[in-house]
Amino acid sequence: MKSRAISFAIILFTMTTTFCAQSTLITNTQSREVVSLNGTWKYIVDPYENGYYNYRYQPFDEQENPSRSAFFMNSRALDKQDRIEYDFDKSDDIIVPGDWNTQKEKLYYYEGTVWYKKSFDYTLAEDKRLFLYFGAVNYKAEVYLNGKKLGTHIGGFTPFNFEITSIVKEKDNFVVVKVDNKRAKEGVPTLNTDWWNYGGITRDVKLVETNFTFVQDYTIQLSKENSETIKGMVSLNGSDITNKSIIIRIPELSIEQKIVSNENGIAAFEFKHNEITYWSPDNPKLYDIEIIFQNETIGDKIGFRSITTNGPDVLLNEAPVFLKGISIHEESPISGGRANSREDAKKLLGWAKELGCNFVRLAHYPHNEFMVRVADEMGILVWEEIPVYWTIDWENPETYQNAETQLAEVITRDKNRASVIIWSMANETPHSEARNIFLNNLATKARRLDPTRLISAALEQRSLDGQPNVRTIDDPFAKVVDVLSFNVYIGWYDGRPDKCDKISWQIDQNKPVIISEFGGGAKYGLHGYKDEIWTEEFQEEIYIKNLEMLKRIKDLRGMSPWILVDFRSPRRVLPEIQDDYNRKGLLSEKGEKKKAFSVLQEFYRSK
Ligand code: GCB
Repeated sequence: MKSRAISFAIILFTMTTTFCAQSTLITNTQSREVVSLNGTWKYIVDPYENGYYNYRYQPFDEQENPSRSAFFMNSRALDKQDRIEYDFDKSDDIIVPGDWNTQKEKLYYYEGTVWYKKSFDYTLAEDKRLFLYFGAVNYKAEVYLNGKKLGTHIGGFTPFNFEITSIVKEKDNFVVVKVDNKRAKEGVPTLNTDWWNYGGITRDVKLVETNFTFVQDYTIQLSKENSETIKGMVSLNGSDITNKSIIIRIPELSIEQKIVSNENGIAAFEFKHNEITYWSPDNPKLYDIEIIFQNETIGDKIGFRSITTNGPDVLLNEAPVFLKGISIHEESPISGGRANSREDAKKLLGWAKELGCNFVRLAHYPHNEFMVRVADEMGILVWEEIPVYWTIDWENPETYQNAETQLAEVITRDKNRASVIIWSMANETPHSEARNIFLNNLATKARRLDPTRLISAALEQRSLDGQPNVRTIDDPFAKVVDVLSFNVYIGWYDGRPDKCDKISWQIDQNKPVIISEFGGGAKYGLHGYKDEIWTEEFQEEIYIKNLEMLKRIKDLRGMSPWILVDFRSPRRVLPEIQDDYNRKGLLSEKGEKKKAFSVLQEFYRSK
């Protein structure tokens, strides 16, 4: 009989057990022993959630006595009398990773439950463990293997995994995932957003095979206190984690260090390096890293850089940098729908490069891991964000916990990426006492998990009392952030483009100012006069006027206008212009450049 692995979670940060998958989140699955479960899955659409109930329509205990009629049992009729009212194998196929909305016409607007099923065989050696890993499922995933519930994950854009060592069999395993993308008031995000609520298993699914005791996670960074030192930790998962030797190698720097784990399975380290080439957009140098534990080697490519602020300056490797950015939604420029591939990332970030960017804002939720890895390779600085967007249920402790877990998951996944310099806590959240506490707690958490990066949030600006053309930031969260960012739509939601001429700025926080959004809509190919809305000329004028206006902000140190590419949003229904797309892109969803693209490109060239 296969021995059961006891999982000793190495808890690097406190998390509630509701999101139980997370204390064992395995990082860098790209360089581990994996079998992909991507590809064709079966699916059943279940708007009334019948898959949960038995034939008497009574909820039952899923673990103790699952009815054969529950979908996660993957039952088949045993004989001609057997009434099983579903059959995965006769159901339609769907591709994973991918959203259902753009794969299936009938599911374009669907929000609700879809059950996914995939069968597989697996031979697991006695001395190995196996984990089922999901890059992301939007929004709530209940995961079952061979009829047993593994757990639940909430949050549509972050990874999670479950150990399946004791459940997996050689033949005919079936994973069933109940995916529910219904929006909820208490969700993160909440009911209303300006992006498409793509449902499904939207990122890669993998079986990750490990040794009994293995390297679950690690951090390798330049020390914040001393740029001549590399600092970090390796954490082990298993039943025998104390006093273990681990080797860290960075061959190009002639580094080979032995470190030893403590009673929690954590080996912290700090060592001097000689002559490192710091990572930067001009020279995105990545070093090959090896973490060797027993017979296993985990490889990574890591860049070393520092990121700090000094008054209004952002300092990259101690030198001031202007963040020439653009905002991006995670939509595939190749196939439409949710993006999730290296090719998507290369295309999106390639356009950003062509625009002259050294910075991107990945709005409004954690994008897939390819984006930050490709950003590392291409030399693009990154702002990452969690979907604390507009009106969150600030008073609800579960909502807070959900947001904090999503934050912890993205930090855990991406903390070794040199490109990532900013964690954004929120976007356009009207202030209130409850909201301030919520965001303060998130910022404290982010700083605890990662003291090396900068904290920000896309805030709102407002007019001074009685002076509509003098703009300021009076948000209490401005005191907390390292980088003062705000969205501003003068010329679009706020007056006409020439209103920009009249605006002056009173911003005295003595922090770097990054304009996290500005812009306006245009339908690609629609031409006219610059005062005709929806034309490319109108959008061009918005960019010209805004750029002139923003130059008057004395502490301006960067921007990420809204947005690189037109993106789907159900709020955008104007026929023949929007047709379900927010048209503020500098490129159409087909990748056609609008006139404003050149305006911003020219501005960045001059910087
Ligand atoms: C915003 C939001 C962004 C919207 C954008 C717009 O301020 O942050 O999510 O898509 O405005 O186009 O209205």
